[in-house]
Amino acid sequence: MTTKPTILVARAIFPDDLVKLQDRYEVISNQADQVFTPDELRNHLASVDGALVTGSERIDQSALADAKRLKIVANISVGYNNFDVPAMTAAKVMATNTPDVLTDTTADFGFALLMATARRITESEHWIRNGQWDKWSIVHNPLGMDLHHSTLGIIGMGRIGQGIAKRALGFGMRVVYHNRKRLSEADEKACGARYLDKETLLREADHVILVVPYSAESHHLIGAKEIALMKPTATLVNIARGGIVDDAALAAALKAKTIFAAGLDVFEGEPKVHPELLKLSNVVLAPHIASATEKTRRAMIALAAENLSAALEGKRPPSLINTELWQA
Ligand code: 8YV
Repeated sequence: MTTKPTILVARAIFPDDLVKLQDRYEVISNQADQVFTPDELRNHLASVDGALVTGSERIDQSALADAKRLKIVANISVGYNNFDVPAMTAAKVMATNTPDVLTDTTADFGFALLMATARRITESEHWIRNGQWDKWSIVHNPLGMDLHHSTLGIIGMGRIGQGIAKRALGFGMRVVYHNRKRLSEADEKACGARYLDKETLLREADHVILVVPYSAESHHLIGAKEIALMKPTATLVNIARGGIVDDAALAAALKAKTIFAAGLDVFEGEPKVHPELLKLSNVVLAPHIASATEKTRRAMIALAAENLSAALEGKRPPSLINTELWQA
């Protein structure tokens, strides 16, 4: 009789997905969904062959200190700034993520947040809920900013950024973008997007949306200096990661109305939110839900599980990040 591998599922998942995993593995699960302390995470990783984790689990040298039999940590997330990849490679632990399956859902949400921000949808909903319809004036309040025929600046032109650009074309928007690497001519054409340096983009765009991965280089990519370049009528949307925007500087700009409004799905120090942001009506806040549809979350779990099973069977996981661990 062969023994089943043991795996950790670090956060609550759909019960039927958990049952499928339990058919194949001994599973340590966390359906109570309480984020593990660093000690709990290290102790669990010490006793498993593989793990499914999310952005709330930091996988670094200290988490891996006792993980002698661990082969893979599969992130249920495309972003993997919760991984210290060099530390994982040094420990010979494969790192995987979930690209592609969430691109359209996340691009849809980027657009939804942009529209809610520019057209003041949540702010005016609050008037209704708070019995303040009298704040409304038939002609002049509330007034938002148009998306159609305006200029959209996309910072970070990977799969999701390109998905947003393609949606913007349907709104008749002019699309400009900035990215570490310029797209091929064919990809620029498909997105109808023109490359600009970051500063020019910030000056020209009516709406700026951030879709860059978080790293030491992208930390505070948008701070007071960058916000000061934006038009007073502009909006800023962050669906990338907390820490890419200096939230204190953004709150100050929104308070002083040096930009029109912001939409944030991610926050510096998440799940904490900068207290000044909570006081402002010209910011739309969402609790990191850009990929949150059932279909997409199930697809993310399925891809993470596929990565995990490949690694445990000695095959190459489809979305392996530290490819140097794989000798074909
Ligand atoms: C996840 C995300 O929900 O994929 C990403 O990068 O930010 C989200 O889709 C989150 O990171 C949970 O792991």
